[in-house]
Amino acid sequence: MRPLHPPAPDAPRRVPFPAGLYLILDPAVAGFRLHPPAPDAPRRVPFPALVELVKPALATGVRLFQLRMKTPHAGEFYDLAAQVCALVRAGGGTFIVNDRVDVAQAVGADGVHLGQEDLPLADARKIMGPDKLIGISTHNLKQAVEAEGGGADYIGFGPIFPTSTKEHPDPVVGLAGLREVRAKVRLPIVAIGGITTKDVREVVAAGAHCVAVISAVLAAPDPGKAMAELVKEIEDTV
Ligand code: 3NM
Repeated sequence: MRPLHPPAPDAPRRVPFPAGLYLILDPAVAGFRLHPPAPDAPRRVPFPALVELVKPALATGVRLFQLRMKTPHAGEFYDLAAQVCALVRAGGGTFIVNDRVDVAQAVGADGVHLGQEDLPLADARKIMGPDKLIGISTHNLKQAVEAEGGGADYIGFGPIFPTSTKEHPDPVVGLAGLREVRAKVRLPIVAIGGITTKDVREVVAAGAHCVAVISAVLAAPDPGKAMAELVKEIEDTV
């Protein structure tokens, strides 16, 4: 017998995925600005300074946080992720771990964000379960359609503009690329790559559900002010 109320094609999300600013915390980027190391000092990442950004961000209205940490040391990633996760969750935000399903699970994050070279989506889903968010970085329409077909909860799409934050970025997709994906994919799209406050309006108009930034906040002279301006611009636009 058919159910009286079959789920609508756009059934509610398993885990709410708030629109707005998607703030990516990357200690490598924060490290340069917040504590410039002495020229001959070993590069030490200033974890406390990065953690200290979380409360002001929550107070400013940021709801989505991703921790991005390019380190081979899972323990180092875990330590920082556990701190950030506790703060974000206590403030009612959503916390996503970049790349590492094990770290995401270990700290009880809300989700994981996977690149094209990370664990396959289906395997990540087996580990994360149905109720956690899985986002996939995509850089062209084919990858975006595949991520949707594979059961991702949202896609990152970029780089929208040139970026110097990511090593070896994919070719710039531009606003036209974003519009093309928006027309074919129903998932929330997190636009990423070189986005600053002045770009918010056209990025949202081209179909972004969220605007992801790293350097626009972490490399800003005043990260708190930068966050506030971005959040306000997104709120005024949406
Ligand atoms: N992923 P910024 S671009 C982490 O295209 C990342 O998938 C990208 O940093 C992608 O806001 C990028 O400083 C870097 O440009 C984003």
